[in-house]
Amino acid sequence: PNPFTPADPFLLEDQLGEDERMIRDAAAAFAADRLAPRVETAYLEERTDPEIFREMGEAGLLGVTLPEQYGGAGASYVAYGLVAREVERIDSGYRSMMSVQSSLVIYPIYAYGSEVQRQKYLPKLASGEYVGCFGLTEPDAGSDPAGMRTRAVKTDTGYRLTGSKMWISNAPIADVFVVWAKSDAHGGKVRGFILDTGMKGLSAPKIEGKLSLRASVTGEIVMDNVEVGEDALLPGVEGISGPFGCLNRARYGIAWGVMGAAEDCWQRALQYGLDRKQFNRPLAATQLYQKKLADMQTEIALGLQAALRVGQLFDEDRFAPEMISLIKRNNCGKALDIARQSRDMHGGNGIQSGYHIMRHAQNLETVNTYEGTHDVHALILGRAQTGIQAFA
Ligand code: TGC
Ligand code: FAD
Repeated sequence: PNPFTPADPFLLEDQLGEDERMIRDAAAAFAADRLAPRVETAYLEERTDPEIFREMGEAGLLGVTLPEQYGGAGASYVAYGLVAREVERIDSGYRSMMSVQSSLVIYPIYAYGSEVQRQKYLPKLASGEYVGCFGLTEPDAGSDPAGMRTRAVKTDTGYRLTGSKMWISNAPIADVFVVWAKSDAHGGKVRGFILDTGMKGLSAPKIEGKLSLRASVTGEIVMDNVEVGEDALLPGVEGISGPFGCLNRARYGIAWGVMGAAEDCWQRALQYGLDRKQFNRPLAATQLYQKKLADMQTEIALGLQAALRVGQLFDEDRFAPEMISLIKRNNCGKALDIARQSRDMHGGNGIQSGYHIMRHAQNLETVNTYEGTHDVHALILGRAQTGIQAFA
């Protein structure tokens, strides 16, 4: 028999381990049962239900790669990618909530934190009891985070933090804030700090009016002379490579996640083309429609295979940031193209929330921009080839 399976052209399924399939199936069931029913209202009403973190935690979807002793699942990076794909099949905003918590909050506390910090925060972040956020971007420092203005000044008992962060996922509902600041006591080098909600001088106002990623709340972080103890400093890392180490993981997860959103747009276009008749025949009977389906299938199959490869290299500790730039950039760009194409193939219905396509397309505009824009990742790849840095 011909082994060709249109929905899985390279038999990705066969390349996964048993444990990875189990985690993937749990994520898919969770996404279908708990996320899909609420996404349309959440998006239209721009409402983020913090309870989702608890539910994700209970389902074992937070801190997938974190060792079990800290409340994680101790699973592979391939498994983490598969979870991102299933969650983003429903909505990029839900995947954002999950990946910030896992890669940008749990990871730095585990990798750079003291044992006391690990014990204090990790189990509650993995269970979803605590919601975390990651403050790197500032109003005047986006693609160039090394240009940040936030400062930590040494005091008798710890540090005083001043500055503001912009575009921070989860911030308005966060209990735990991992923020990056230049520290005078460390020669102006970037250091990471863990702040707790309710600290004097700390606030996180919501950013209103987003037309993308509306199911995931985004805010500022304002630090007006926030006093913290020495125990708030992440002791294990110094310099801008600290936040970049977290971004590597989140970007990798995004490369899988966006393929989930793209698959949803593709499968919906396929079904729509079979059901919808014009000129007395299904749209799917036309050559143009089939060409578009073939393009989607091709890009998704290649994108998933590439993400799997980088995941395996992650698990073997043989990954390089440039590999992640390649798949983050390409998969986001291709997913955005696929969502726009699917929107077009749905005709007027394509703009309706009930058809889900326009929401994916709007979300993917953000995903193509955050965690390093499409062009910034091109410059990272260009630098690696030419040896010439073209940023500045
Ligand atoms: P550069 O000169 O390239 O490097 C400075 C130091 O950092 C190290 N480094 C890395 N280390 C680990 N992983 C990486 N990916 C690294 N990239 C750089 C590098 O080795 C060097 O270390 P050392 O010890 O030699 O000093 O730094 P640069 O400042 O010139 O960087 C340029 C550029 C453009 C590559 C970088 O700034 C960049 O990636 N910009 C994009 C910013 C970004 O991605 N922001 C994301 C914010 S968080 C977010 O968006 C969350 S969205 C929510 C969600 O995920 O759902
Ligand atoms: P800019 O850096 O101003 O870029 C604008 C344009 O200029 C882009 O097209 C870019 O590619 C281009 N450009 C910039 N520099 C160059 C160059 N040297 N050469 C050529 N072109 C260039 N950040 C966090 O820290 N934590 C979060 O949780 C977080 N969540 C986010 C959630 C949402 C919904 C959004 C929209 C953003 C989030 N971000 C977060 C911020 C995100 O990482 C930044 O938006 C992103 O890094 C780009 O920065 P910027 O928006 O300042 O754009």
